[in-house]
Amino acid sequence: MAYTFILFEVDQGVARITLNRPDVLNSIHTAMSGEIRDALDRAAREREIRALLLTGTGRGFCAGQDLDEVRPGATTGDFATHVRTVYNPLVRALRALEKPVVCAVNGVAAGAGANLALACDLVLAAEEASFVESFAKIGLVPDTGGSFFLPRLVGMARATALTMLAEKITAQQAVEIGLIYRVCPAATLQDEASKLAVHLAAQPTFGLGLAKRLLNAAGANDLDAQLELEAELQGAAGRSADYAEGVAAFLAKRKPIFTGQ
Ligand code: T3D
Repeated sequence: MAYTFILFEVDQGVARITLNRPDVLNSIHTAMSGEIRDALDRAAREREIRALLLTGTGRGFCAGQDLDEVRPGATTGDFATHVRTVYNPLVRALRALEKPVVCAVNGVAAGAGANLALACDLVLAAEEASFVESFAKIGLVPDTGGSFFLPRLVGMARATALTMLAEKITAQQAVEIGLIYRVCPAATLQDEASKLAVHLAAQPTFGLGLAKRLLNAAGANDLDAQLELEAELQGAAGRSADYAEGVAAFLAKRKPIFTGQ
């Protein structure tokens, strides 16, 4: 598929998806969502891709749904169907991708744009970036996984405030409440995010993918079920080439060369 609304490149084992509609702060419409979905499918399918980096061009990361596309009277139809077809597949694809996903939030992240970032594994943001669960401002409810991720990340009290007040918080505040991983100067954001993604791509990515599966399951499992899943996936990790390489390198006091197998 040729892309018009995103940029896609693969380098050093990292697939970089850049949201590319800067004039509207990279807000998402149906065609753009289809492109992101296609790029995520590629990232899952292609073996040489071992990590993903999601970011945006211009002064925004993503302002959520393109409101022009869904203005009252538009032909996009019922929002329930729209959310099921445009947003849910993106969140499912990001969480099901058993490869590390780094998100570099380069500017404002609003509505579905904020929640798309929260669906990633490690979220870095520029000092000037901000997060706003803007849904309540226009009479909508959180989607794109927001009602799932927010209470798990920051607790119910803060999740409720962010949701109901729809106040913009800074990247620094987002780090302080545990919403995201790290904040860095805008000038170094892309470099730092790239370095992190390249680092992860050279790690035992088969095991990292299984670890992500465990973390995904932890919210719904009870302790017994989670212990059993840990045992099962440790079995799989223990049979991997990366485990053999990791231990061999440790014993030989040399640097391991992981292949993600
Ligand atoms: O099924 C469904 O579709 C329902 C699902 C919904 C999912 C959602 O994401 S709902 C939430 C949608 N997003 C929003 O409500 C956010 C709307 N945008 C804003 O509140 C503000 O733009 C920001 C707080 C994000 C940034 O403010 P600011 O002052 O830095 O920028 P701005 O001037 O408002 O925006 C710059 C341009 O981007 C402007 O265009 P212009 O005037 O330069 O031609 C603005 O209209 C455009 N823009 C920003 N957000 C959107 C947008 N255009 C279309 N859709 C947007 N979401």
